[in-house]
Amino acid sequence: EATTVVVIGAGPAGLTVANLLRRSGIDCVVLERQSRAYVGQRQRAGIVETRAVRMFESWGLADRVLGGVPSEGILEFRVDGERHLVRDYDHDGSAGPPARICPQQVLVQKLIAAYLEDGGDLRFEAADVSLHDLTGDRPTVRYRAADGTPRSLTCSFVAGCDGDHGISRAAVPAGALTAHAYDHGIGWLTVLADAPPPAHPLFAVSEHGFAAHFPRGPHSSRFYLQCPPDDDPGAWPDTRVRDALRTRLADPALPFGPITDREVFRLRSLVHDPLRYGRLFLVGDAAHIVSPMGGKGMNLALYGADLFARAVRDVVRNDDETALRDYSRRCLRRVWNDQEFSDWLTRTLHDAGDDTLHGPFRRNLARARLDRLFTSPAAGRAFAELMTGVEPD
Ligand code: RFL
Repeated sequence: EATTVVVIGAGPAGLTVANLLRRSGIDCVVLERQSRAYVGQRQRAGIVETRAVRMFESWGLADRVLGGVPSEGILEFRVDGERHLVRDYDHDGSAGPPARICPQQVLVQKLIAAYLEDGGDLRFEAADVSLHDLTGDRPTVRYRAADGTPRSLTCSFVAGCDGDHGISRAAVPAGALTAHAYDHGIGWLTVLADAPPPAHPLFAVSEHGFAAHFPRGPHSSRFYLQCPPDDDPGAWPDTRVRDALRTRLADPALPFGPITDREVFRLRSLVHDPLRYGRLFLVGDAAHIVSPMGGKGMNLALYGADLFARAVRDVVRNDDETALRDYSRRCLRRVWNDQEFSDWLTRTLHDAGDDTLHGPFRRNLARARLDRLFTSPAAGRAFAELMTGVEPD
C-alpha cells in the first residue's frame, strides 16, 4: 500500500497534521496504537491559545473543531489571598480572537470526527509500528492491524506525532539528534475533580506553595498543588487535597467534589534538535516537552502540525522543498520562545511563594516580577503576547 504521508499517533499533533493534509488534498494514513474510545477520553490540556484559534480559522476548521467552546481572555493571580486579574489579549483586540477553554479530549474527539467526515484514513489499534528506510526516497512503515494482520505502507514522508514515549524518535539512530533536558526540581500533584470551574483560570501564590485551578467543563476542574518531586499520590487523600487547596487558594469555602484522577509528576522540559531525520519529521511531544506552566505543550503541537502540513503542501503542489528544509529551524525558534516563557512563569510562581526552594532573595525577585506584571501596561502587553502566542514570527 502507498500513500504520501504516514502519521504516527492520533493526539492533537497527528490529528491536526492529518486534517490539514486532507484539506490540502494530500493522501495520508494515521496509525494510532490505542482505540478511539481511549484517545477520546484522555484528559490533559485545557486551553487552545489565540494563535491556534486563528490557525484553525485560516484552514476553515474553527467551527467544526472549536464550535460551542467558550472563550477566555482573563487570568487570575491570587497572591496571599489578594486577587489580581490579568488580561491575556491585546486591549485593542488586534491580537485576534481570545483563547478557548477546550479540554484536550474534546479537541481530539472533534478532530477525529472532522477528519473522518472528510473521508480521512485513521487506523486505531495499530500494533508494533516500525519505521524503515527513513533516509531513502520511499520510507516504509510496518505495523500489525487491529485484526492481527501484518501490514506495510510506503510513503514520501513520516510525521512522528506519537508523543514522548513513541517509536518515531526511538527510530532515529543514536547521535543524530541532541536532547536538551531540564528538570525544574519541582513536583505537582494534579487532580481532576467534579468541582465547579473557577471564574477565570487561577494561579495562587502563598507561603504554603503554588496551587492552580483550571476549568475542564461545566462541572469539572483540574487542580494543581506544588509538592515534593517524588511525592506519593497515595499520600494525598481527598480531604488533604481539599484542605490544601482551600488554604493555598485562600478560599475556605471552595466547593470540592470527588476526585476522578490523581497523579504526581516532575516539572521537566525537553527539546530535541533537529526535528528531522531523513524523511521523518517530529511534531508535538515527540519533539519537545514543555513544563505545564503557561499551557504551551498542546499549543506547540498545533503550531508544529500547521508548519509541517504547509511545508508538505508546498512540496506536493509546487515541488518546493524550502519550507520543509526550514521546518526544524522555524519550529525550534518558537519552541525555545515558549520554553523560556514557561520557565519564567514556573520560576516566578514558585519562587514567589514557598522560599524553601530558592531562598528569600529569589522570593523577593519573583514578587517584584509579579508586581511589575500587575502594574506596568508594557509588562502586561508582553505577557499577553506570550500567553496568546501571537508575537510576530
Ligand atoms: P500525545 O497527545 O501524547 O499523542 C500521541 C499519540 O501517539 C500515540 N502513540 C502511538 N501510536 C502508534 N504507535 C505507537 N508506538 C505509539 N506511541 C504513542 C498515543 O497513543 C497518542 O494518541 O502527543 P501530541 O499529539 O504531540 O500532543 C501533545 C499534548 O498531548 C501535550 O503537549 C499536552 O497534553 C501537555 N499538557 C498540557 N498542554 C497544554 O498546552 N496545556 C495544558 O494545560 C496542559 N496540561 C499536559 C497538561 C500534559 C499532562 N500530562 C499528563 C502529560 C496536563 C497533564 C496532566
